[in-house]
Amino acid sequence: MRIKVINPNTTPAMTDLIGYAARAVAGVGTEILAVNPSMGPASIESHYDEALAVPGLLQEITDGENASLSGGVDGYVIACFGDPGLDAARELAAGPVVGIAEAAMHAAVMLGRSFAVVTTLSRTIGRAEDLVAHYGFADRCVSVSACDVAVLDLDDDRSGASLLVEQLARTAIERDRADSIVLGCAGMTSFCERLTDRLGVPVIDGVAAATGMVEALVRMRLRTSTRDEFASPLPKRYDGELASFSLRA
Ligand code: 5HY
Repeated sequence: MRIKVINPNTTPAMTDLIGYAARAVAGVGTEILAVNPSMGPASIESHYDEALAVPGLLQEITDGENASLSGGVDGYVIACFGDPGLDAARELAAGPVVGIAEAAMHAAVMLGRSFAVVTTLSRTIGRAEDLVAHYGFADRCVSVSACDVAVLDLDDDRSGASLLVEQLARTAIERDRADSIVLGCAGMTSFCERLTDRLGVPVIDGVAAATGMVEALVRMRLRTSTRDEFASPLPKRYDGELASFSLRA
């Protein structure tokens, strides 16, 4: 099978990190295509960034669907913790689409009664809390905290991000009684193993969780229901800069 893992920001170094994490858990025979759009924000840290990351993300889905000649794509991972454009992507893609926040939270509730999320900038806490509620885990998520390190500084040792995330996670475990920790950014994948060893509770990287879940759905021959809401978008003319997104019958 072939899984397209889309980093919705335009930073190739982060896409490489994400691809490495997905390949580390992918099963035998699963090919991982790790990509990022050529248009959009270098990182996603606000509602504005998230909104403007979606066209590039959807273009990657459309390219995947049009790649039928080259064997096509069986499933997709949206590798950004805001799960941007997830519903729209499900309308476009034939195969299953899973967001890393959705996957990490679903994994967390299978590993304990409670979980906590540690994210990047404090301004992204609201979005994480919205997703917790949207996925139905408001009574299982005991806290969402932020290390206040920018997305593109996470893998810079001078930022001290890994230690900051560890300290916030330890507080969530000891004070809030979190049974597991959900990493609130695709750029935190490289922290997962070390934090798991140091914290002694499950630390969940959404890129790995989503890759595993897409693989399982494809193996079960399951795909998004096209009964109504997630049927293909209606044919429509788009104007201006988005004319190329027009949909024909
Ligand atoms: C992410 N931003 O996973 C989110 C994390 C965040 O560019 N990739 C990004 O801070 O919301």
